[in-house]
Amino acid sequence: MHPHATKPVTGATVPASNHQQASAATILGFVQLPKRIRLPHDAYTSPEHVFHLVLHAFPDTQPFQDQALGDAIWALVLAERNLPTVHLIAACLMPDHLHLLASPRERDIIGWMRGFKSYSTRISWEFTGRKVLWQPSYFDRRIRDEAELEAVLGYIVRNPENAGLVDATGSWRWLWGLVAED
Ligand code: NI
Repeated sequence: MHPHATKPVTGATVPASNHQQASAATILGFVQLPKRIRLPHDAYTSPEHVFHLVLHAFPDTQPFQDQALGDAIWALVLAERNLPTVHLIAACLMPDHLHLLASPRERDIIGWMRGFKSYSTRISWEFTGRKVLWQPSYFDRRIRDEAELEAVLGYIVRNPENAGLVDATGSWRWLWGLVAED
C-alpha cells in the first residue's frame, strides 16, 4: 500500500496514556503482542464509524527519520487522546507516513485531518527547511465490521515489524493503541 523505510529508528517504549478509557484497557507497548488483538468494548459501540487514515509524507522524503521532528508530531497525535475532537483508537508514526485509527467526536474526520495536517506542518517548520510536510491528500477507509477493525488494528501495530524496523520482541517509539484485557 505504501513504501516503508528500512533504516531503523530505535527508541524507548511508548509513553503511558492519560486517556480516560485507558483504565479499562491495556496500553499496547508493542513488547508482547497478543495473538488475537481485541479492542475495548467502547471502540465498537461509542463511535458510529471508525476510520483507518494514512497520511503520507511529501514524496521522496522521510521526515520522521529526524527523531526530534517525529517526537514533536507524535506528541501532537497523543494529545488527541485528551481532546474531544475525535476518539483515537490507535496510531503509528513511521519514517514516511502516519497511521491513525479514529472515530469522529466533536470534529468530523475531514475537518480533523485538515486541522491536524495544517498544525503538524507548522510544527515541522521548526525542524526542516521544507514548507510541505505531507502529501496533499490522505488515504481513508471506513471500517465495515469488527473483523475488519481487528485486522486493521493488527496491521497498524505490526507496521514497524513488517517494515523491518523492529523485531517481534522490540518496541517502537511511535506506536500507541487501545486493546482489551483478556
Ligand atoms: Ni504503513
